[in-house]
Amino acid sequence: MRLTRLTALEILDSRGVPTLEVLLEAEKLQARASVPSGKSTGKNEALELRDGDTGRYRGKGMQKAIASVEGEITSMLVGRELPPQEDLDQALIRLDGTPGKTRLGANALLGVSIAAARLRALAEGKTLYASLGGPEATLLPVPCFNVLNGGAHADNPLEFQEFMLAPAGRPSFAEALRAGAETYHALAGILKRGNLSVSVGDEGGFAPQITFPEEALDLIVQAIEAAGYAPGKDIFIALDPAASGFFREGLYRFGGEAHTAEAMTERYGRWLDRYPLLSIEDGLAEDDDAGWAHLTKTLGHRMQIVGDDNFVSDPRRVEAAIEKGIANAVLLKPNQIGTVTEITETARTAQRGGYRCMVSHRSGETTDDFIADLAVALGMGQIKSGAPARGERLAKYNRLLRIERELGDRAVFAGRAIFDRQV
Ligand code: 2PG
Ligand code: MG
Repeated sequence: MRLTRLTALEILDSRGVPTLEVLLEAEKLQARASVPSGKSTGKNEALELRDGDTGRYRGKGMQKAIASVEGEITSMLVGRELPPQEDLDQALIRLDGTPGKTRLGANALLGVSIAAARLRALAEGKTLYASLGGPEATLLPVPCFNVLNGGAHADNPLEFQEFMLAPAGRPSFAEALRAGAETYHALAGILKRGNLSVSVGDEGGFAPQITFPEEALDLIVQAIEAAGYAPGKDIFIALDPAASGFFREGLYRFGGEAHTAEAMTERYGRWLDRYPLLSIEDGLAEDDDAGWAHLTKTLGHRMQIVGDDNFVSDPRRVEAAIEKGIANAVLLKPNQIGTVTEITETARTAQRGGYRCMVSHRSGETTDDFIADLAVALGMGQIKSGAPARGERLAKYNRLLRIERELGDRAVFAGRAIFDRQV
């Protein structure tokens, strides 16, 4: 299949900020991909190339990334046959030639990489997850719904960024989505009755004026019960404090308190006794290696401990963390690293080390649903894509509904077991 055209467009994401959409065309087929954008980013993420021209979109324009796609990448690809994904991604990485993808931009590379994966699936007459993952790609992920937003994603006093419902005790993805949505609505009722706001944060979760994480946890447990589900049986809780955001001068600071890593670990331990907690991501700051090792040693046998800001989806960082006994799971965000091949390598590296993986959206999203197919293709069994509300969040969950339907009897929903599994 010969590639005939490659173009890029500056579109807006869910925050009204420019992002990149790529269109890759062959003789009779075409495929699009758009790229998400984070706000609470790890400092070692691959570069999201923006213009820096403050006269347009406050410096956030995509003209430079468009030039990468329509210039050098087009010259390399157009007129040639579509290469296998690994060859294409390696060629993109070589063309950029920098460790952090700072020359062409990881956003430019990822847009092309995903569009190429889609185009190949079309040419093969396969769904994207089957094209990427083969016939074994039948495991639907447990969805983690971020129903209370704080930190960098909301304008409330809550420093902890994400409080997620994980309906891991439900029998299918569709039933997990239903439980998430019903609980989300029950939570709205509880907030309203408590005179708390139901306005939402960047990921569609409510952002009430609360301060302490325990208040959020109590609200969530109440909401699960009010929706008619059993906390710790049907629905569990997953957290992303995004602790780099409230770590200053060696201490974790929120609600007027300041804590050491040991004190944070103790607090998380107390929560494990009181709440149906399954997973904590970025419970400590990205550079606090000693704290992470202590947290993992102390609580790693009781819960999933996920690295995001510290690993930035980089297989080399994951490898190093496995050596050091840091975390037992990895968050997978394709735009932190920049190509489909690399995110796959990160997942396989994690898996070899016995670490679990959760596929993730970004706080700035588009309606692109690539991560839904990716989650099934990688077979890692977990995804987070925000609240069960807002179009850009639902695009992924609704895509997973379709995949589950399409797989029929072959669809597997492993539920709770995923969080215990040594992969
Ligand atoms: C996170 C993400 C996604 P952001 O911290 O895990 O929820 O946020 O995209 O802002 O980095
Ligand atoms: Mg995170």
